[in-house]
Amino acid sequence: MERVFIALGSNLGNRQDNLNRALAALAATVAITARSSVYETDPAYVLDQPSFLNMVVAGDTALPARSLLSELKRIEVDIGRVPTRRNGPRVIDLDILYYGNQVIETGRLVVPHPRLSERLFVLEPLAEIAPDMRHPGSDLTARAMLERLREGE
Ligand code: PH2
Ligand code: MG
Ligand code: MG
Repeated sequence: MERVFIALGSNLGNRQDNLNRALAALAATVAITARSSVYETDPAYVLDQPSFLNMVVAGDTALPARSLLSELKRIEVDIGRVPTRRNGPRVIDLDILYYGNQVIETGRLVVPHPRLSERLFVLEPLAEIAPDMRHPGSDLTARAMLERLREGE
């Protein structure tokens, strides 16, 4: 079993419903142990798109990281995600933030999520449920990354 952290985001359709559907689907393979509040956030990177609902969950899974990634992609498509431009609007986005303390860099799977530390919409919910969780690369806690990001703004 590994403790995983997964970020959820939606900015199309019924956003709360999309998060709920993703959580229900996820529960089949990840035993959810913590879930953050839902945050309404301004879009990052691509600014001319609707605001997002974001949250982060933690849970335990027996799935290997690559299988977990495949399962997240399957759930995204099942909820109605269609390909759009990079960082563009989406019905649901499910990203692996942490897979235990592992550092993984294979073709399509990079864990910890490479842009986690620059994203307020990830660090706020992450710091809410796991303030002392350390990034296996930088060794910074979620709380410390959030403080750094806020100071840099
Ligand atoms: N996801 C993106 C791009 N920009 N902005 C917010 N606020 N929330 C997101 O989840 C998000 C984003 C690409 O995954
Ligand atoms: Mg994403
Ligand atoms: Mg994604």
